[in-house]
Amino acid sequence: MAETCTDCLIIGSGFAGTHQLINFRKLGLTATVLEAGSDLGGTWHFNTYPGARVDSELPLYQFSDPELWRNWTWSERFPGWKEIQAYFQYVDEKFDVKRDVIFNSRVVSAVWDNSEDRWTVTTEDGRVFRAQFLSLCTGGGSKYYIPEYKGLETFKGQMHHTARWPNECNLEGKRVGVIGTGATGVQLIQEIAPIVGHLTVFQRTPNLTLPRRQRDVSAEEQEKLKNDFYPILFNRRYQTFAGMHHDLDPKPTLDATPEERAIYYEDKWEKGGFHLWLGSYADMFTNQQANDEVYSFWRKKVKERISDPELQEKLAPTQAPHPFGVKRPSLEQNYFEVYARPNVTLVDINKNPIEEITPNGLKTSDDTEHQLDVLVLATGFDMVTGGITSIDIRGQDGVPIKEKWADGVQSYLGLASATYPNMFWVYGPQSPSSFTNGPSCIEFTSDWIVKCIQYMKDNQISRIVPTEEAQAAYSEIVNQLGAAGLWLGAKHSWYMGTNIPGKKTQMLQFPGGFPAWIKLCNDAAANGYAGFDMSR
Ligand code: NA7
Repeated sequence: MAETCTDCLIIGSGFAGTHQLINFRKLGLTATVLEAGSDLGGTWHFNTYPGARVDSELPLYQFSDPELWRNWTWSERFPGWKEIQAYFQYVDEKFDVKRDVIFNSRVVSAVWDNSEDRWTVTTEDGRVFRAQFLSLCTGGGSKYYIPEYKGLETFKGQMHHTARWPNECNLEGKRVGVIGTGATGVQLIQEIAPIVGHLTVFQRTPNLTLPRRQRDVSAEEQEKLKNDFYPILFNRRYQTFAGMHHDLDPKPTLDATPEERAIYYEDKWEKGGFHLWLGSYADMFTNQQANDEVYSFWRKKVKERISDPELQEKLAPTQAPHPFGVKRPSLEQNYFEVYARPNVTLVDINKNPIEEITPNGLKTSDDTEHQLDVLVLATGFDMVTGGITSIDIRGQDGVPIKEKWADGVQSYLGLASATYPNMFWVYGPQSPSSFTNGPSCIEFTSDWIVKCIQYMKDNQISRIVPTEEAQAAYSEIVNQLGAAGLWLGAKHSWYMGTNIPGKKTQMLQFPGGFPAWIKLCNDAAANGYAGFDMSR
């Protein structure tokens, strides 16, 4: 089959891939996007389960280009998947994105050709592409995870992972079981509880979820803010820990008086969204005593909403299941009230683990068989690395990246890896992606990459690759920042890779905050791409 040659190959057409494509075009480069799905949107193309919506609040979960936001209006403070999908169609109308996207093309391998400084990329159906640059925009959650339950294949009812939700799925009146109470499970459970016949939730760890405070946002309200305030907000993103408009507070929790602290927490709670998490005292991530304070506030607020003492203890236990905020909290509207419904049962699978899936349901270790028509797996993803390591990527030494990372991810600046020249990733391992509003991190990284390529073009450089030394030093920074936090206090957490059995335990993100990371990336660039080897 004939090869297709372009300057840049981009894998994935979510926010990251779309931004890279538009950016590469601005440089006058040719680019092709290879996308496994049948349309734009990345995670928003695949995650269409009931209740799926973004947890970043308006207006920062969109591209910052005024050409786009000026004529686009959202309807809610936290938009749902349908609206985000519509947004991608709007971006396409503006920039003709799809012209350069090849859909239904799952990439299986990418091999570096040392003699020609080119990547050869092959898709599942055997098509071959060549490019000088490879940009992995595979997203944090493109490889979904299903635990290896005994008897899984024997289940006679419908079974769906939330990341592959079918177009038609009528749950009305059905006996539905949901495994998983992560960000996804919490969203789904609230949405389907009023519809289903009976809902059984299998919870391993309670989610220390925060009030969403969802509301409709009128076009007038958005228009008023657009001219003067949006540019300020979009600039502010690069100055805050999480790329949002609110920031972590350096004041130590225990320096505040109990009264001051109570008022402070209450204010964050009322604001909703991530304010109590990523807009609160920073030392919750490093100081157990500080963390106990915020957990105790959270627990008090949640307990007020649950009347049954047994449920209180399951959902908001006396003993925190893990330090507050070291696992990704979800956002909720009426999550705790759901469990008071007569058609909802909460099963604590930490106490009574799942023994097997049976033809008619699911058996827990107390010998109860829960009868189900539909089994929903809200069991998450091989987060952060799975999208990259599921492609057979071979660099200068021919070693597949999966093998190279078997004992832990190694990267330089969370955007490139030694021995894999001219390959970058956006929103991936050892970047601050998972602590940062998606588009904020994506736009910064995407801009950094194109500036780097521009620099290469201007200086007739054809190859760039991180040095092993720079990579080791950067990875050490990430590991040390990780070790300084309370992250290991959670038994299963995708931040640390511990949600996937056998995956190396390591901090998969840059936990030092978005501005600190931006500085490292900008300093490297300002110093002639320090830490990279470049050749003509
Ligand atoms: P998460 O956050 O990884 O949640 C997965 C859930 O599934 C979580 O409640 C897990 O319990 C549960 N789980 C995973 N494996 C098992 C097994 N073997 N047995 C029982 N329960 C299990 O994934 P989400 O899809 O909710 O969210 C992923 C991210 O996507 C989200 O944070 C956003 O950034 C977008 P656990 O808590 O580990 O005890």
